[in-house]
Amino acid sequence: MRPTVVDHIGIAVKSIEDALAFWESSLGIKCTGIEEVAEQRVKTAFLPLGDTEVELLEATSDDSPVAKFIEKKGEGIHHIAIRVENLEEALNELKEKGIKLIDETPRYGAGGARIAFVHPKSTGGVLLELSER
Ligand code: CMX
Repeated sequence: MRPTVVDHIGIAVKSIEDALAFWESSLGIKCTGIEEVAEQRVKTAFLPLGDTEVELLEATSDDSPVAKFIEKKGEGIHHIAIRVENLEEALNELKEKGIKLIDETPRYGAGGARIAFVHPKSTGGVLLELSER
């Protein structure tokens, strides 16, 4: 499936505005934009850093996966996204290997990327996102 780079690291936060005080003001990593992903009930802020990005995730509703995550585990690293060249091919390959997929077909995420999530039960406890740009 030829993963190329860590596309981004997703961090669940209660408030993007509050989190930016640390990431932008204290660390000097500038946010390039805030976007709502209605389907996932999240607001996202992307902060490019070298070949990768930090993605801050704030829930926009109580039933958002990010709200559930914060309720259970508190704020912190929510997922890691790796970039693949061909998402369908990567999903078929993982399926054949018996890996538990959350998304069996690609969907659209922030920034227009095509994405699919792999269940933490199959990855050693890490929610993994595959991303094709
Ligand atoms: N990282 C690691 N483990 C996680 C996790 C996460 N982010 N979220 C849940 N888990 C673990 C739970 O701790 C639980 O483990 P145990 O059974 O050992 O307790 C297990 O996964 C199942 O969790 P759950 O709470 O019973 O199930 P949920 O209903 O919360 O669903 C998940 C979990 C991952 C299937 C769901 O959150 C999901 O489908 N996520 C993909 C979509 C998503 O996260 N969207 C937000 C980001 C969108 C974006 O970046 O654009």
